[in-house]
Amino acid sequence: MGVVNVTPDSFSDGGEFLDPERAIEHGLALVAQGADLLDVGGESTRPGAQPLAPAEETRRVLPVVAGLATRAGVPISIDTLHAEVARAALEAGATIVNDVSAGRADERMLAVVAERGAGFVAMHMQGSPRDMQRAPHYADVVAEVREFLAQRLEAALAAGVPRERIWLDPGIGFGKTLEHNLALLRGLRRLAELGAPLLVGVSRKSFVAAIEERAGLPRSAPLERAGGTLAASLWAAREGAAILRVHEVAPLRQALAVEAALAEGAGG
Ligand code: PMM
Repeated sequence: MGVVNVTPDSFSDGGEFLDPERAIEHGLALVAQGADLLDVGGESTRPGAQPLAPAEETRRVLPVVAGLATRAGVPISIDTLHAEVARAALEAGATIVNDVSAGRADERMLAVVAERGAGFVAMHMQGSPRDMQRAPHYADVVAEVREFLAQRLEAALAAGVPRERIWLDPGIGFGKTLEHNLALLRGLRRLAELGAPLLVGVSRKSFVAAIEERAGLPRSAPLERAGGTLAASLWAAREGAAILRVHEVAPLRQALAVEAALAEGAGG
């Protein structure tokens, strides 16, 4: 899943693709690099981000969703918390809703997804983007995230979203410390036991810099986290993630191909 952020303030690529035509070109480039789907977002969910009015969010994302839906040749997901934005994007050609609140932020969300026959990504987040990194706390992070995802899976099913159209996501970096993120990445197989495919997004996230710091290396800026992104993405794929959400598709495709080639000859 290639990321197309149409935001002025995303932590990872804020402002780069605010112009719709540039965002569309970027999405097409990600597909040329091997993306199987594209995730379009108009509201930043970086820690401390302020909420955005749904009308402004719709204005940002709609031309990009419409352009990519006709030109990209891969499914388009809309990354939003708002049912109204999701509905407009689905009407413009998106077929998946990626909701970092898993349908909790807007009580109409699951009904819109079900009514339009769309796919749904339910992600775990402790708190809201505004306060999630203040003091994340869990007794057993894997068990608690698993229980949350099980409940959101049930809620989506109860709303009429078909099981085969639901993906679950541990929400790396959303209300989690470094240790929580590591535990979740190590515990992906336990989350996969819920019976829905997993989506994992590690791309350019700050846990990479936290690991560097712990290892006595200088902390990288988001755009310098390609290596950490690749290492964690390959790990997630090996541990059963079905979809990897990344900003740079080409290096991941290359790494996955090399790993697959090596695995073919392994054990022989
Ligand atoms: N991460 C971000 C935004 N949306 N959606 C899902 N399902 N999973 C994620 O991990 C996720 C997401 C934050 O990254 P960005 O601001 O660079 O898009």
